[in-house]
Order: sequence, then structure tokens, then C-alpha cells
Amino acid sequence: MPLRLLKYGFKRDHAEPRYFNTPAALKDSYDVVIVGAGGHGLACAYNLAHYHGITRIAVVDRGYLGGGNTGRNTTIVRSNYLTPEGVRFYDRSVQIFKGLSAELDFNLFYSERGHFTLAHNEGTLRTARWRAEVNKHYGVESEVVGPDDVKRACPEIDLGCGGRHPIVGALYHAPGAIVRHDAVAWGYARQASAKGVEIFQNTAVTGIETSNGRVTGVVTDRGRIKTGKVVSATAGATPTILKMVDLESPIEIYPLQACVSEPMKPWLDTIIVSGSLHVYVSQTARGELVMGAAVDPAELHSTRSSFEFVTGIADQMLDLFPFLAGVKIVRQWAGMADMTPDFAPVMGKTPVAGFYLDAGWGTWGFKATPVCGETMAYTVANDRNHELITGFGLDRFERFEMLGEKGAAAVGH
Ligand code: PYC
Repeated sequence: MPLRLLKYGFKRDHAEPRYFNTPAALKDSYDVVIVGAGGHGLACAYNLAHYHGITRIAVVDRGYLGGGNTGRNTTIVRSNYLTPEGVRFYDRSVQIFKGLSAELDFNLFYSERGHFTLAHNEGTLRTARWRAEVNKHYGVESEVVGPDDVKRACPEIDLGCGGRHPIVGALYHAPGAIVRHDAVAWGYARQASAKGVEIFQNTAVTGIETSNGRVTGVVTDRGRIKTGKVVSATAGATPTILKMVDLESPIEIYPLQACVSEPMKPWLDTIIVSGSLHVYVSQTARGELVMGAAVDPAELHSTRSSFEFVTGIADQMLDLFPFLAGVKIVRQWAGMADMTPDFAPVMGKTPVAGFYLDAGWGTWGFKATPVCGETMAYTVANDRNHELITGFGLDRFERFEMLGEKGAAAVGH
């Protein structure tokens, strides 16, 4: 149990300390500047300060803390990936997540639910078997189960899916979980700030200065900062930031939409995902259904949300759960997903000395927040890629060495 719960439980007054401090002005120089005050950037700042003793850090964001994809995802945590690189990396994230409320002294409402990826045909079942074997090899709990197991875990599901796409089995991943996404960003921000990290919201980066192939500074709309190390941890802005250091990547930006229903009595314990129907759903502690789909079909740098999305997802949900007809969708939104050709991230050192990337998070980034914090902080502190991210380098695209995570990254891509 987070210590704060006990501390405030026994206190007469419950004055909550400020979550984090915002200094009046930027300093002239910092040891590290992190672009992006989402979960990844803040986790990196916290890990640098806590585990590596580097505290002269500025985290800058053109918007507000956690206002990008950290606050726009559907909060799913899992590690049932397809490639050895992916499985080991996301498994480390799940392990950190399990102890994170205690580490950050902040209740993140981490809730282990089990995760079913439904198969509606033999082809999907084959990928499920493949994933299960790779997962088991790396010690991650995953198994292929039959339609009866799905029905036992979720009696409300229509296994026939309206007669159109009968469920023939599923990949079951017991550690699959949900966690309060904004709290992850706030928890990291609070602890980073307590250790001296300075967080500047509404501060846009307009340029990154280099000399002889090395980073020397960052230009923002609040002033210039001298620094030898910059971490780019943005979603939806990576191509813009890369241009500032004359680098390119194959990242393209697509909207990823999601929505939430009115609250209902608890009926859905597990997380249900269907790649064929392009839908994933879980139920929050407040009773709302949180639902998402595949990325939009066309590239777009926007967080607008569409009527097509909400009617499409309602259709697919009703195939799985016909009793939901009449339940209202109360809110919808979108994030900007940095899609890579192989559905794996881009991390670590780059050809520009002192410029580090935490990017390419497409539709798979939130669950990686803790392991990104750990591995990026190690990489920045030692100027050496952490061994868990060596497969995710930007140079893999030049070498045509794709990772091939498409079968496990999300839904329907
Ligand atoms: O990777 O689990 C996932 C996911 C869920 C929603 C989007 N991506």
C-alpha cells in the first residue's frame, strides 16, 4: 500500500503538497533536457535523478503534463509480444509496473485482469500459437485457449459474434492489466520534481543546436538552454524534432481514437481484444467501458475525433456484446500515433552525439513507460544503449533489419 495512504489516513489535516514545482524561469544550462512531459519523458527524468544522481534536468513540453498520448491511451499493460526483443522489453515493464505504486508512493490503481486476444479464424490462431511459444520461452505467461475458456471468463460474450465471425479460440495472457494512465505521469512528475528536476509546461522547443555533430543547446519559446544531452520523448512530433538535428526516420503519424461509455455495474473482469473486429475493451473501476480501435486509415497530424469511429466501434462491440445496445458513449478522443514500418519503437543513441530518441511508439507506448524510463536513463547516463533496447535503434531501417512486431503490437493493422 502506498505510504501516503497511511500517512494521510492518520493525519488530522490532509494538506496535499503541490504535485510538482514550476520554476519561474529556465536556467542557462542543464545537464539533460528532455523534450516531452508525458510518461516516458518524466519516467526518464525520475530514473536519471533517482538511480543515476543526475538532477540538473529540464523537462519541457509545448502543452500540459501528460496531455499527449499518456492521457489518451486505453491504459492496457501486457507483454505478450511476438519478437524476443519485444517480449523481454515489455516483460520488464510489467515487472516494474507491479511495484510502481509503492516506488512512487502514489496509488496508480494497477489492476491485473487477464488479457484475451480473440481469434476468429485459423490464421489468427496460428499467430496466437506462435506468440504463446515465444512468450513461454522467455518466461511470460501466455497460452492458447478455446472458446469455452473465453466464455467462462466473460459469460456476456456472444461466441458466434452475430453469426459473422465466430470465436475459434484466443491467446490468454494472465498478467494483462490496466492502470490509471494520468496517475503514471503525475507519480513520476512528483518524484522527479522532489529530486530537483524542473518541469516546464507550455514551453515549445523551436530548435536544437549542434556543433561538430554534438548537441550543444535547445532553443525554446522561453529562451535558450545550453546542454550536451537532449532526449526526444514526444508523440506526434518526432519528425519535427528530428528535422531540428538533420535526422530522418520512417515514422508517419496517424490518429488513434478511443472512447468511453457511461458507467455500468461491473461485468467485464478481463481485457478483450479482437484484431479481426478492430476493437479492444476493458471496464474501469468506475464502471465505464474504455474502448479503442485500429489507427485511422490516413496519415493526419491531428487529435480530432470522428463520427465514423464511434459508429464503427459501436458496430463491432455489438457483434461481441449484443446486450450493450442502448448503452451510451459519453466521450471520445484521439491521440497521434508515431507509426513505424515494423511496429517496434525507435530508441537510444543516434548519429548526433548527445541526442537520444524515445520514439516510434505507435499504438504500443503507454505500457512501456516504466521500462523506457529505466532504459533511457541508463542510456543517457552512460552514453551507451541499455541492452534491452539494442534491437530498437534508428539505424535498423538503413540496414533493412526490421523487427516484425506487427502480429502482436495492437489490433487490425
Ligand atoms: O498494445 O495493448 C496494446 C494496445 C491497446 C490499445 C492500443 N494498443
